[in-house]
Amino acid sequence: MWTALAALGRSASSGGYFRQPFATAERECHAWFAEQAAARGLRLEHDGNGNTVAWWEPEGATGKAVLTGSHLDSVLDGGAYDGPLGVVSALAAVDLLRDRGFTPGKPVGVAVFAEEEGSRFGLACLGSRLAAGTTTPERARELRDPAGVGIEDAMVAAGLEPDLGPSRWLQDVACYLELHVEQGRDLVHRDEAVGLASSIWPHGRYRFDFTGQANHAGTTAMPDRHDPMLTYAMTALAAAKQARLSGNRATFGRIDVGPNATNAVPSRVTAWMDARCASDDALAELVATIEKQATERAGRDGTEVEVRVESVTPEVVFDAELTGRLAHGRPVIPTQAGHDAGVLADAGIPSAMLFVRNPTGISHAPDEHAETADCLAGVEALADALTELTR
Ligand code: HGY
Ligand code: MN
Ligand code: MN
Repeated sequence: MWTALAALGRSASSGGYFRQPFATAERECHAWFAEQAAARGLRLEHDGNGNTVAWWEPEGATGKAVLTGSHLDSVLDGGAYDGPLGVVSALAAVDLLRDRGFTPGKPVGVAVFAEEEGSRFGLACLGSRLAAGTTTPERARELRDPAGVGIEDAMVAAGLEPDLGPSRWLQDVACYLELHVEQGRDLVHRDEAVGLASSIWPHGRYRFDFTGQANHAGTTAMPDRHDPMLTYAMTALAAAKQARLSGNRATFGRIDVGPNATNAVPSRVTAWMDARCASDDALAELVATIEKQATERAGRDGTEVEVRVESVTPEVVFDAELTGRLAHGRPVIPTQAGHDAGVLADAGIPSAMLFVRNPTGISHAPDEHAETADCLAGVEALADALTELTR
């Protein structure tokens, strides 16, 4: 399974993945998933949000389902494991349970959530948020990708039938268990192959619009400029400093300059900040401090800055009872990465996460990696957990 999936959407130059939702490579991944589901006799269900679930409904299975799975979309130039490891491991866990002769007493679903990374439409976990009803169809319809395309047009272009809104099948789910490659080195330090998640830090995405005065790069003396690039640059430095001082995270990884000309002082700079903090209050304070310093700098540069909140995700604490039942002495660790499991937990569906050791901790980059032995340990842990939850 891994070999077949690994080829889809992979850049020949960087080795990274470009699996943006409803675009070609991601649709190839969904076609791969449909084949894998059919090969296992799993019933495929699509909701109107671009999410897919493969159901294992053995004779006699009753009651609310146990859902597992993850996502197949990637960040731009992302790694192979973030998302796909959870989907492949879920299918492999079904195979392992069948090899063991185990038949679940409850239905088991393997979910593939759409646009988990928010790398096309800007809102992370868009598929699961729509399915859970924590983001409205109206909000989703406002979103645009960098080319100005909206989610419904993108879905139609991919041959899907958009029908945005809460997913009926989510009402039949008792709990959600997502396996994911760890995006850090906590398990490396603990010398453990598999761990669980205790919580997800609060995190948000903020759009900064810096506007100034376009001018000639040669004939305009430095004191006469109103250069938004300088205001942006100081803001990026201030964000890094404030995050470092407070032990939190702030990142400017995406920037758009107008007119983006070598020999002109830019008229505008749009930049997106990703901020993540240990508490909701710390997040609000960090963003407020950075916004204040940006505004002060704009005053000195004679530029303007406007900050818009694109998304804020409060802290998520995973279901302690469920996590406790599945831990079996394994480490239970916090993460700063958002996940669909966090969205479902926030929507009241008891959720837990299994982490698989990542030797370098690198993620959202082509070098993301996990050892096969650790991945197989993850499959075993997932199969044991599904047994525990569905016997
Ligand atoms: O950005 C995140 O935290 C997640 O990987 N979508
Ligand atoms: Mn992920
Ligand atoms: Mn990710």
